[in-house]
Amino acid sequence: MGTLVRALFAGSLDIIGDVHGEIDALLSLLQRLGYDEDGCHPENRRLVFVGDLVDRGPDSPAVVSLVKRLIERERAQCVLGNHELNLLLGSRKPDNVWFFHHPLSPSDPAFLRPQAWISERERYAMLDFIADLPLVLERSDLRVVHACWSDSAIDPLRGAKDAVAWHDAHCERIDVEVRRCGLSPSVAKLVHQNDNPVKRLTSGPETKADQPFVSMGKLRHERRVAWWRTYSGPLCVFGHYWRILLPHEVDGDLLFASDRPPSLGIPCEDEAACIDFSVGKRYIERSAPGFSGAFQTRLAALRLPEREWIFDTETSDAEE
Ligand SMILES: [Mn+2]
Repeated sequence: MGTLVRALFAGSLDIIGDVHGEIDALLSLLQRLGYDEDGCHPENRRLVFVGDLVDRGPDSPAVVSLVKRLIERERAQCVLGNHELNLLLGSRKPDNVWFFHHPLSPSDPAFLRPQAWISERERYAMLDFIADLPLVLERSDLRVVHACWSDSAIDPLRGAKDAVAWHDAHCERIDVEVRRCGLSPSVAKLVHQNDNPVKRLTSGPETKADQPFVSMGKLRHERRVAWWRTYSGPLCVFGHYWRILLPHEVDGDLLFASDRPPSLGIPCEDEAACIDFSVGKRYIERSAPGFSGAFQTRLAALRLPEREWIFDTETSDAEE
């Protein structure tokens, strides 16, 4: 097992956002970036994935096996996302029924979603692969993490190897504090989110919402914090936060000024750049009445050092 904080590849990189089982979008993006099927690039560029390879989309096993192959050939690196962490923790959600095959209510929308299910035999091999993903990749000019860069969360993890062991140890520590201080369940939930380094890096800090709001069909009392607005340091690239909203969706988290993908040719000037353009919502777009086949969501890559955006499809329909 490698350590949870690892050295990022040197050289020119293409960093790819949350794929969420959208294998066709990934294949299309790799082709547009100029990679062959073995992940080789004529200019010897290499790939980095920000995690959340799985769940929601049609073929999580295909995405994981492709990324695993690229990592084994040293053409790619990948950090752990919260959706992979759920698999490691055995945390069964409607979104990961393809992995655990747990019973779902037939009225659950995930029950009807067309998805490739993993076999019993493949499940353990996938867990071994995911368990060895780092939480952080870094070099002097660039940082990659799934949801949030936090020095105070990262420093104690340097040298550590087992994300689940660290996650569970911090859960126990926080439970003791919660009991000792007599915290209410809603405050305890926030402390678990913000003070567990494994949770903070993979799903980001939260705060109590002024008003409860609905997001992805769930009523939420906590909102996500746009930590990147106060970040300073080398360029940090992360995913996790939806950058494109579908029609009628409301950003209860108030995270981004614009819900449109950046135009091609406009360089990214952020110090901390979110590269998740919501391809994980394509299953919702596909099921909308009158769906034309043109998606508003994108799978994005940020090319570095060029700071250029590349998307799996042209951005024109979302920009009109
Ligand atoms: Mn995520």
